[in-house]
Amino acid sequence: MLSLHYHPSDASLIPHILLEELAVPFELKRVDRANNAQKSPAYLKLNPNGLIPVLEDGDLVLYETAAILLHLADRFPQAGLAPALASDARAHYYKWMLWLSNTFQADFKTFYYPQRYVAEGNVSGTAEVKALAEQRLNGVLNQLDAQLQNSGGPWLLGSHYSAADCLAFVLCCWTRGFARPARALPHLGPYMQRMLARPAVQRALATEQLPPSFHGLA
Ligand SMILES: N[C@@H](CCC(=O)N[C@@H](CS)C(=O)NCC(=O)O)C(=O)O
Repeated sequence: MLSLHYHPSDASLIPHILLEELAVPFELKRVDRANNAQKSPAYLKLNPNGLIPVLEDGDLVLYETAAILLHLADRFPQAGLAPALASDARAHYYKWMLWLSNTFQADFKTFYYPQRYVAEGNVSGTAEVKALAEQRLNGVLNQLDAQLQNSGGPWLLGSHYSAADCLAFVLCCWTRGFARPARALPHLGPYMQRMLARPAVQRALATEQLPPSFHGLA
């Protein structure tokens, strides 16, 4: 049995959507973030970083969102959520998965937790770190918007819907508080609507009880 340790709206939503797309049996184990359960000794045995998500797949315990996505897409090849091994499309899929993870996703930590990057009590420094993170992420959004235009859509890699779309979509939702969120960009806005129309995405959002304000789409 596959088990996903999750918390609503967190990075765990990304593999949650993928699990719904795969249409395989899985269970969700909610992490009690209010009580910092992700830092408990039991959880740290699963992920020494104390971060959500973790996937348990039989004896395999896996952390890091992108690694979980790559593993699940390969584990259930019949779902076709990753391009063929050793193809050019596969190489681009790796590139986007890594870029989304270490460039796009990584900078959200700076945006949402700017106080961690300055000395305690440095209010103006905190505001500056947050504003600069948003500025960098705006550049990332421009790049992603251009990729959707260049790929010809409707998905990130073009005609092939893949695990990279689950990752891109949730990261776009996390920009909802920006002055210029992903949904306002010419290609990302319609892309997010297409993602939202997928039954698997709707099921995951409903299970996590996420309101429309989570993505900001009408
Ligand atoms: N690189 C990690 C990042 C995971 C991450 O930052 N998770 C956040 C929730 S979105 C978390 O667990 N935060 C709890 C904390 O910082 O204690 C991944 O992709 O899995």
